[in-house]
Amino acid sequence: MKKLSLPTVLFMTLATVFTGCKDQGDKSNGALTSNAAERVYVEPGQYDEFYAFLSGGFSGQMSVYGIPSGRLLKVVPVFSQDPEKGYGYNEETKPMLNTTHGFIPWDDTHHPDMSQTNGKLDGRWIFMNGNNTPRVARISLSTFETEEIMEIPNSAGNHNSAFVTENTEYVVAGTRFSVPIPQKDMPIKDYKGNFKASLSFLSVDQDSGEMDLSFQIRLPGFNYDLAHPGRDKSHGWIFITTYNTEEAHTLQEVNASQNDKDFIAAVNWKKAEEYIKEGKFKTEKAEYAHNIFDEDTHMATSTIKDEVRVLDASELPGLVYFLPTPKSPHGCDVDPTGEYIIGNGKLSADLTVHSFSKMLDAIENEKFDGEAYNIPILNFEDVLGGTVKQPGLGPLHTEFDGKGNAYTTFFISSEVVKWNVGTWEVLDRKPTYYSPGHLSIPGGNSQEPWGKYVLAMNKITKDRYLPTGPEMNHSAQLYDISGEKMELLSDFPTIGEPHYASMAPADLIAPNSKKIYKLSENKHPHAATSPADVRVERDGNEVHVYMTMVRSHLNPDNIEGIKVGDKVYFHLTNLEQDFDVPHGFAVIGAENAELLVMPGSTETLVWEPKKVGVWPFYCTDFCSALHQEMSGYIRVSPE
Ligand code: CUK
Ligand code: CUA
Repeated sequence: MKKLSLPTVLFMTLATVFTGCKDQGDKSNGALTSNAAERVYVEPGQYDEFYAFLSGGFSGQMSVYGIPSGRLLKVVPVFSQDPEKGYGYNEETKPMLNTTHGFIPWDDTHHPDMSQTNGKLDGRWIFMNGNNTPRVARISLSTFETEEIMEIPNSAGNHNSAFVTENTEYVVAGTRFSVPIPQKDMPIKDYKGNFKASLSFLSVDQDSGEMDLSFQIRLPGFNYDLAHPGRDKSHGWIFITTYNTEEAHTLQEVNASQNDKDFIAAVNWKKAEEYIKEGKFKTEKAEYAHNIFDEDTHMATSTIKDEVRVLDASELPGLVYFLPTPKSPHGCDVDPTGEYIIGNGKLSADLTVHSFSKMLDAIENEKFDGEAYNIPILNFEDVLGGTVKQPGLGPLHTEFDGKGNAYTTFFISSEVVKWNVGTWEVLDRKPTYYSPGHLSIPGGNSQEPWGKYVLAMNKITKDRYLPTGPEMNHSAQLYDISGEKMELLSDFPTIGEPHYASMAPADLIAPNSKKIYKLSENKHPHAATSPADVRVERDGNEVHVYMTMVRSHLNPDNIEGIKVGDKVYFHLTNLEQDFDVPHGFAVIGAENAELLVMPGSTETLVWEPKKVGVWPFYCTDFCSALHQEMSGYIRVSPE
């Protein structure tokens, strides 16, 4: 029989105790105060106060909700193909999903993070990780479309990503798995000492938002989990939780949770910038794709880059320090003042808080307690800022309300716990239904939170909604945190598996939301912006149809001269200039999807007819009383 380690047994026992009640349908303890419904009710035609941008987890998308109502406003495809909008199917966006592994139209998204200016949310962009085939996406909060995707080389499991520094200088992307760098064929059991990790710094152009892989820091072969950039006084640093500091090649707890403490890696990126300036980097070969959606042409291009600048943390002093933190920490969160770094040890009874100023003191006085791969390990007590004693079981993530309080999710005991930053006293606790992962407060990971609501995103739904077969959508729960005690206001189903959410006041986002693509500014190479541009052109077996859409005609609507074996490109331009009047396009037998073309823009659908006949095409979006008339025929003759 396999021997289980103490933490395994503890974890399992507690898990049983605390999930045991779940089947009993304890919905009464939802704490609903009588006016909770009123407080989340947003009158028809009225707007919500906040936007919530939820990652889609294994759906590869990002969903946008209004808060407090919990109304779903939009689903933005990111690392996915979306038959609704044609993203990833139309010719314009296919290159967005290109990688050095080929066309990868799926990923696992965990952490959306909003751009910041001076440590405050600024509403320009959301950056979000693709976990599986390591990538970082940039989503415009003007168009609510994915504008850029950068593949991350020398990484595997891009989990501690995407985290934005205080002036959006960098989007930081870590790695969950250590791997051979460069990749090679070698025995897995030789992991220890041979596998390494990378921390990538993507610089961001402040006008266009365009990312550039500026440099990577090479780290020891641990597993890295969550990260949080320093703020205010700790600006210039980023903190990352590690586990498996044993460097076990199999993560059965027997091997990988031996150490009483793992580390939080404190990385000084200002120092890294100095080293880069001084030329202390190595330029290494590394292939990765960089995909950009051009705003003018509305076409994406994919470029394969081939090198990266690397700083080795084991060779460059002052770049990285290790702060011991108990038992397999998951979340890593920094309070709005930048002084406290919270490591959420999953198997630890207490919450450990590290002090940034104590850390600086210890570094200055070189009070080290050994080293790992030449990287100094600080003394636990020297950097301890405080301890929240036995707040709950299985702490995962912490956010802040800007009024001196922190809120932590506890996965095993299914609750959100409010505690004071400084006295470390537990102030309140409320159950969640059930087993929350992250929680989110608007601006709750920045210098300036709006401490009105917290949204808990729960992993297990069970009995919260009407049953929908074996699978229930995950649930999110909204609490009012404006008073001393938290109040559960509502819960609503979510899409995919939201891990983290970024929330921001509507005032910050709504005024900049784009209304229209101007037809006069349409620079798409295949646009047809007037009736004179409408035409069908043949080039060998490629046929280009330049078609316009306007209520209620597709033009041309009778197309002949097509043969089986042709490759037909339908280039559709929506001539409308009224807000919110898209037209769609579908043709029989198209193997991919439809198009949904926004006013003023152009999109392309490829169709390879396989059968002789006269085939219909039509507008898929009910656009006017004559929507059903918005259609046509294409005649396909034998080869
Ligand atoms: S997360 Cu990615 S496993 Cu706790 Cu930030 Cu859900
Ligand atoms: Cu255009 Cu329906």
